[in-house]
Amino acid sequence: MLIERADVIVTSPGRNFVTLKITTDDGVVGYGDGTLNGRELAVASYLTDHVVPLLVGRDAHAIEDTWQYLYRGAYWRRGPVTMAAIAAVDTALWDIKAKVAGLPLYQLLGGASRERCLVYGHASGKDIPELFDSVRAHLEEGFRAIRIQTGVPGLDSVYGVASSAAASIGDDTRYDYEPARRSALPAEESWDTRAYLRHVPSVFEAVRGEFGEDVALLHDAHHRLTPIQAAKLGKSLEPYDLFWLEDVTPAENQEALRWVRHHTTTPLAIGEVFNSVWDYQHLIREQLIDYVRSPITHAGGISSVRRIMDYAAMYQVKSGMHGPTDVSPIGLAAAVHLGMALHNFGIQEYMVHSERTREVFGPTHEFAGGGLRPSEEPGLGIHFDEALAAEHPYERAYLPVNRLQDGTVHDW
Ligand code: GCO
Ligand code: MG
Repeated sequence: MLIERADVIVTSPGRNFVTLKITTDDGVVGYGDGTLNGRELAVASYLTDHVVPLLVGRDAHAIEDTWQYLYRGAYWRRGPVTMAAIAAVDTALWDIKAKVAGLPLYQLLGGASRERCLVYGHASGKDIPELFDSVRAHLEEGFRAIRIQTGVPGLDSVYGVASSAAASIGDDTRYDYEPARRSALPAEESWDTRAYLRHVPSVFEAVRGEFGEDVALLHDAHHRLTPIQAAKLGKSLEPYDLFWLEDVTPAENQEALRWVRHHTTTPLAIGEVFNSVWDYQHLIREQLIDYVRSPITHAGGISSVRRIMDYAAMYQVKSGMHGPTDVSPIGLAAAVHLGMALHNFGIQEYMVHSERTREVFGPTHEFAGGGLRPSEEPGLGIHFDEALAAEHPYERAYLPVNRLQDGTVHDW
């Protein structure tokens, strides 16, 4: 079975997505996600100009050989653009293989290790009353694990806080803090680490007081702290029993996590911006983290995230794959299939895609009992509507940038 053609589809139903469609000579179609938020067209060009010509005529079943051919063959290894492009190819080929086998993809990855994949949703509020409303809404929707982000007194806008906490599932504005804000240039936010560190513990104290001990709580520091600030935050949150504290420091320096680890027993998650197993080499072997955040979409696809997770399993490190709305429903479907099969699955991030996005991608996985479960149809379970996708052309959109109050650029 040979690859006959491969098409790159850029569509923007509410936000931009890059999709690779691979068609075999006997008409089987597979889809892969290569969306890199804010830099989408770089991946689209990498695929169209440099990868598609290499795919045509290759054996569609030779997934591992194609992965190695694209990874080693380019000479220039790793990096978010390269690894998102390879991820799109790898995911589309797994979709095809499962469709040919007539099985849902998780069956080819080892079969179900659990009934469903536990997920966490994003609650937020500019202040405590708004946050409580958002947590309550998530509990009513069936979430059992919830990420908590709030405004910080003195700061106008803070990462992770929606402008309207009332927005419901499927609404385009529900997660408008990591836009897709349609502006010619990136929005600018401001930041004050001391104010943040003073405020966060009181937020978790309030949430535990209101909602009790059962619900799993998570928090994302979004790469903004120094190692010693991160250690302090981890320590101050220990009484509130977090499921994890995410991205406490900029992730490039693996050593930073050693300092954090020495000071706190709060579990640590990191890696949404990592794209290869090498980024985790020391973190996993030296047991400096508890959860791996790499999504299939940015880290070379199902084949390579599986490799990372097998390495992590030897050290009791679990998965916590990145699942923001900028990972398309194809990337999410792939994560849910892999999550079903992995023994060391931990949790899956689930920011529910807007209605407009879901209409284009046609995902079939189901949310129930606080978790996601793939449908039983062959492949990934995606029904991509190309005609509808064409009605939503690409619109340039940037992530925000962040400045300290004196104007210094800071990590966003
Ligand atoms: C998360 C992430 C996202 C990223 C976004 C960038 O934990 O979900 O931090 O919020 O900011 O995916 O494109
Ligand atoms: Mg994050």
